[in-house]
Amino acid sequence: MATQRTLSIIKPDAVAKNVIGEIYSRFEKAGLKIVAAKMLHLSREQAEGFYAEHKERGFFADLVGFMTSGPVMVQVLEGDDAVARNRDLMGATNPKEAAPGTIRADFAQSIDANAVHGSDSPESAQREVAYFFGEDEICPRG
Ligand code: RTP
Ligand code: MG
Repeated sequence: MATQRTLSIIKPDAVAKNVIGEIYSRFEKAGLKIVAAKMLHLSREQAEGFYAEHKERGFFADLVGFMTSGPVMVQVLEGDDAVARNRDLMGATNPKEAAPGTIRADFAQSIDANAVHGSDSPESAQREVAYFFGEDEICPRG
């Protein structure tokens, strides 16, 4: 499996709980390397653009409201099969359905405040990484 990149966001609930380091540790223990990172307080326009694929969904306004409610930590993860590996670490969207030991099972409260985002395919990853980072802001680490 070739090295892949994926976009990860630690959402406002997890930043507020002060568990950025604990979540980073899970990425590192799973063999994913952080090759770019920034803390941002998303504007409404940034959140709407990022989640544009969901704009017709009933939960869109709540999602945008939540994602702009406080700072987020945005990072690019690199490693073998990084997209699927990160989704496995995250667990199911609804923390009540997330497998024990996953990030959402351990740190999330609800389907809205669910601790982390991760790209859901290599195509989404490419778009999402480029949404937040220029190529000159990414430091491949081999
Ligand atoms: P994410 O994009 O944040 O990594 O989460 P995901 O792939 O697991 O879930 P997705 O279907 O892409 O939905 C994006 C976010 O919208 C919220 N959501 N609410 N009330 C609902 O039925 C509902 N469904 C989704 C969640 O916060 C989800 O993470
Ligand atoms: Mg998604």
